[in-house]
Amino acid sequence: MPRILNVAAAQLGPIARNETRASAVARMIELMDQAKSAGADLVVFPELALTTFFPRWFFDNQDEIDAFFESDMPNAVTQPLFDRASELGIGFSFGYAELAREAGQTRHFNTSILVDKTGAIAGKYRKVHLPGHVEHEPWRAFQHLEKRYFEPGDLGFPVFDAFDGRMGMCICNDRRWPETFRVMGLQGVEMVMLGYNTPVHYPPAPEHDHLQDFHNHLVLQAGAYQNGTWVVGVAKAGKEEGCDLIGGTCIIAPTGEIAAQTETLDDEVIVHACDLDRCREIQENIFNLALHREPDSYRLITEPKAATE
Ligand code: CDV
Repeated sequence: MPRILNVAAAQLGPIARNETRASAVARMIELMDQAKSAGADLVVFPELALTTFFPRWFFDNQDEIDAFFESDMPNAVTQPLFDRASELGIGFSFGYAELAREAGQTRHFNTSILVDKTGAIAGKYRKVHLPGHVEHEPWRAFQHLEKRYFEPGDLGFPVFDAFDGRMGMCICNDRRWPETFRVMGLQGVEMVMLGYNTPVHYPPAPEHDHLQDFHNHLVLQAGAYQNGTWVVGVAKAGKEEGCDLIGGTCIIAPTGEIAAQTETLDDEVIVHACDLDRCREIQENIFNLALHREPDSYRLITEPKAATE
């Protein structure tokens, strides 16, 4: 019997700065209901799904920053999402800003979790590649202060045996790095779930603005094909607080083909029946890592951080 995982990608339209988390959760529950009606086993939501994309503003008051973070998961405001999911018997994944207290230290991560059909957290990932800058740069049309508000994830790129498959997560900018997908590919990943908030305008190189949708699909399709995995990429889309975010939410097959894609820049669900056994078409042939990889020639990848002379 093929292992078919019916997956929904639940794109969110813009979340205003004054929209409450309860309102965002209500929108997510509505999308979850639609996903379940369409037969989904698992629904994937975007990066930082509970609030507006707050790194676009400079704040120097830590309390103001921490107000966008969650100290517990689930918590009072997200519990209805967990409850609805276990009522429906559907799994889900979403991103949020995590405030962790570990070994007497307060830590800030850009996190996503995978929740199984019983409402239990089956996996956690903390974003490794944090884009943007640390200091206030007023010349930009808007800020991108992820490097100021978060620290790089400390969990690596784990995979989780869940939903009768091998599941992995990454977040937004991670998708642009081949290392992200390869590290999970080396663990036999069969589905990578990720959310993103990607502005159309990229202040350091605005000449690339017209390429944002192309680059999004380029890296998702390459990551899928080169590792023989399904990829579910989910946008927070539309004009959020004056900033245009790309859509292009999609489900990519292990061949790199786009199997399903959203049509709007608003709340929208797409569903696809993903045959996890199709990963073998790639993983046992053209990208049979055990047979064809030549790691001795790749040593340089993990040693220097940047190009050397
Ligand atoms: N949220 C993100 O990680 N956004 C980045 C942009 C701004 C470079 C991205 O890679 O889409």
